[in-house]
Amino acid sequence: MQPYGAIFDLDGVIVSTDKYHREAWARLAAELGLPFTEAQAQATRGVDRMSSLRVVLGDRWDDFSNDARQELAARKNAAYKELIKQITPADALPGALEFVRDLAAKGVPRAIGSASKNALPVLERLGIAELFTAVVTGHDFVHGKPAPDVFLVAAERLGLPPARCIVFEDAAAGIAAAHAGGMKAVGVGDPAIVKGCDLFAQNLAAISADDLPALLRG
Ligand code: B16
Ligand code: MG
Repeated sequence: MQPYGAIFDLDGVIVSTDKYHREAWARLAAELGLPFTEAQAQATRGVDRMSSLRVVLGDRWDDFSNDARQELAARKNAAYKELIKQITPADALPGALEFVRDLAAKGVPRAIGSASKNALPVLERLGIAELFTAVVTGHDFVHGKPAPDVFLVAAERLGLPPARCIVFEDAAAGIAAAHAGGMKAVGVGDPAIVKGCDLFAQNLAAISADDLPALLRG
């Protein structure tokens, strides 16, 4: 078996930060007197902060200058940073820590590939930053998911070709990013959202590290 690596999206795969993102965007929308629908909340998942702001502002996007948009994004981020102070190790999603620890025990290199610029403080709050060989965050690339950049940087830092990397993702944009980078994708969470993935798992408790090598054959 040739070496392979695992690249994990953070929000929705390792931990659910989406409720905090949602709450922070909802507060901003309320301050602006704008609606924030379920469809908008879903559309902010997995994409970068400015793209999320575009979703929140909707038709009102052009009413704001670039500086005003930066201020709104910063305001949302300040609220989000306050909210994630609540995260504790108990917030890891079912099976996530066990799965990553099992890979570590088997000597499989592991990376985080997250769109979030807050990924490191979230990992630290979970107490698992040291479990990963590489942590790639929104600070490390220009084009967000569905562009493959985040996962290509992660593969490079793992010292593996993209074709030897398996991505774990809960967002449609992330599955597309993995495939655009030439990687296999394990879809986690809602099968309707991750359709097109190479293997589906409701969460990381539902699969085993032993299921992974077969994905890279053929
Ligand atoms: P930030 P992931 C993503 O994390 C979130 O799913 C998405 O909702 C958020 O807009 C994005 O990070 C940027 O987050 O504002 O903290 O930089 O799923 O890629 O781990
Ligand atoms: Mg995600």
